[in-house]
Amino acid sequence: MKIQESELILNPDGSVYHLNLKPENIAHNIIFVGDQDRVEKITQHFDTIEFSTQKREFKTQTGTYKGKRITVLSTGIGPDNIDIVMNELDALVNIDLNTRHPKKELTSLNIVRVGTSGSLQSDIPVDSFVMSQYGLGIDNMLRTYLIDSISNTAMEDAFIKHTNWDLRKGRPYVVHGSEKLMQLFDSEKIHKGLTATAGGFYGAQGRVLRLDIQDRALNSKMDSFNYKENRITNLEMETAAIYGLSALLGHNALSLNAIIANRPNGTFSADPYAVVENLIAYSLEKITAL
Ligand code: R1P
Repeated sequence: MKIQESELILNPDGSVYHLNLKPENIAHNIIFVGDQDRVEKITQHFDTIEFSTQKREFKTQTGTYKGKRITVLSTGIGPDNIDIVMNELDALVNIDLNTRHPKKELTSLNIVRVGTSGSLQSDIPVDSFVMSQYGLGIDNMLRTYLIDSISNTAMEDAFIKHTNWDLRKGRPYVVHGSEKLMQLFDSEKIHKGLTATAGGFYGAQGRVLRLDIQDRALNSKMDSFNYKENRITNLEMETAAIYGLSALLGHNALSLNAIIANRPNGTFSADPYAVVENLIAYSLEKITAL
């Protein structure tokens, strides 16, 4: 069925509405960052940059690193932005923008998030790296899609029971990252576990400033959750949504996290830019093997 102009909005130049991109502007290996200023922190290491654009928080640069064509794109903050970024990127490769019909032959993108995050475990210190084996979404965005085929309901049920989760906040969802990318980006120095994804920064992540929150004990309950040797390592705002939409759309996704805060210890990195730089170097070294 033809996708209507109101459903897939294109700009006058034919680019997708929010990202301002045309199909030829992106590589099939894509790095996501949250912060738009992190895009050039990555592309400054490139051999060449062939394309740059920005609309709102969505900044994109495409070029080559050691001969491999890579796109770096900032998603801004939160799962709501991930809904926009994933759907528009998928449209660029899997929908014919002229006929407005999905293509018969689908393309899988490789997506690696290089993000910042807070550790939930006292033994995962600031300035370390975490690879997200699973995304645990407590944000609800993905629940607008049909996710039963890709979500781990047994782990969700265990989490709901362990935390005495109030289902008025919606049902948490659990989705696995790409096994292929995990193997490629693994090393001894990287911590692994579940990354919890919240739909907000303060109350949604258990921070209390002037407002009381629904469950003050949630972070410590997340900290002690253990399902078949899987524990929750860290808390941020994009990973589960990226994993969920990638699994549904047929893309490979992996999330790498620079730990800049340790929530149980109450500490913050003395130099958060350095750990991000280190994670960028680590990611670029690994991505050339794709
Ligand atoms: C919050 O400060 C933001 O930082 C983290 C969170 O996921 C959220 O997007 O990641 P980024 O530094 O990649 O944006």
